[in-house]
Amino acid sequence: MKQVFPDVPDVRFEGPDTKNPFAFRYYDANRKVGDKTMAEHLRFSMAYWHSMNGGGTDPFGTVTAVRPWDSVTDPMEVARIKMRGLFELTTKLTIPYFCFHDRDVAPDGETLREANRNLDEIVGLTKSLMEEFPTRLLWGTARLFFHPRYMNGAATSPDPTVFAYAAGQVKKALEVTKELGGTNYVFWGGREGYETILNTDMGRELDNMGFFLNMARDYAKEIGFDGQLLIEPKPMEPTKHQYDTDTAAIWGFLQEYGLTDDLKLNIETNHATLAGHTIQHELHFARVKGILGSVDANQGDTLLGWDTDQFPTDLYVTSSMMYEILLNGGLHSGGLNFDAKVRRPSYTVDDLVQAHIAGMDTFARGLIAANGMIEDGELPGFVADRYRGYQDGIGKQISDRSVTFTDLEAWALDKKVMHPASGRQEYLESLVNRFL
Ligand code: XLS
Ligand code: NI
Ligand code: NI
Repeated sequence: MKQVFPDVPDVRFEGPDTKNPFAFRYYDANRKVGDKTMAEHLRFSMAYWHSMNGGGTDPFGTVTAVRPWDSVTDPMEVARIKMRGLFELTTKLTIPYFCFHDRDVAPDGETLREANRNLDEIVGLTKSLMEEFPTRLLWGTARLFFHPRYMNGAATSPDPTVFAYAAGQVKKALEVTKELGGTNYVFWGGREGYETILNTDMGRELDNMGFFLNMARDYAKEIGFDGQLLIEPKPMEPTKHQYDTDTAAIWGFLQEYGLTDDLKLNIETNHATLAGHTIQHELHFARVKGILGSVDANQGDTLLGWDTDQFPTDLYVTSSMMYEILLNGGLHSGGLNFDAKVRRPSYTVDDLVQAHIAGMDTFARGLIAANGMIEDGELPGFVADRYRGYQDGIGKQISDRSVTFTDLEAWALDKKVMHPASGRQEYLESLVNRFL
């Protein structure tokens, strides 16, 4: 069959000195780092919505991207070409996974039934492409934010008919994700939040969202979906406030609504920035709570307040991410999904391919750096040592939870207590730099 992207070459590792813009300098899939290959550590994924549908629009301008299907008018035919294009590009880039929203891959319909019919056709095509290409599904999700019916949210809509429609849509998206062998399923709130408190009953909205996710979890079990369910934090945008603000807010939410056993987090770099956190903070929190599931790998611009979803090229950031991921024992069923879009002036297919190469190389270097820090041991050793006091004496009693306020007062009354250890922040920052 005719290729969608005949001019895109196979991208392979050529080493740091190559001048070839279509080669990897650092991502060497089979190179061992610690006990696993780079491919096993990094588990890259392409985001269908950005890489196939992104046109470079912004609030001030229309499409700039030039793509092979631009002159095709039948929406179902466009959908077929794009899905084939995705399998080609991921294969040429040796990206093992992709992710999609239901309405990214097939046109919507007048009714849910009609939308499902369109989706079923593309799912059939996707299954046959999986026989031809090695690309697999990292996760599926439902687009519960684009259509006007979702203007006030989906599970948190004040209108129960919207809640019901959204439930039907997610039911189908779960079925389709299972059918395509998806390793995970993602819930991203979309517009689950509010624009103004003046018209909002937060208690009811949160309870409805908790119920919605309980039903989704139950249905996933009912159909025997054995992938991991994930929920993605984002504090704002498109709405002013979203309930899944950050990992800590979601952790509280999961506990209240009985979801801690079944849901983990899909954490996105730019959403951490929007929440006023570093991505390392978000990954670290999820790691210590045992809910680090997968990563939407991108980066924001700290000078812009938007979710700009840029390709990850900041080595300092990817090193900090890979450090947390390695300490987590890896991403397990998750992966590094490039939820990232090329800039508006990067409108060619070459830009799209080279953006993925840049992201993959930056994560490969981040992995090497982070593995260096862990094998060297000084940094993790410093942290362990900093809390050494909790291993004996009064510290051990505190760790064992075998003391009361009265015991501690008695212990402290006549002592001169002065914490002696330096935090050594500047030294540790320069220690990190040694591995970059
Ligand atoms: C948008 C989100 C979205 C999710 C999937 O900001 O990142 O793309 O990853 O719905
Ligand atoms: Ni995302
Ligand atoms: Ni984003």
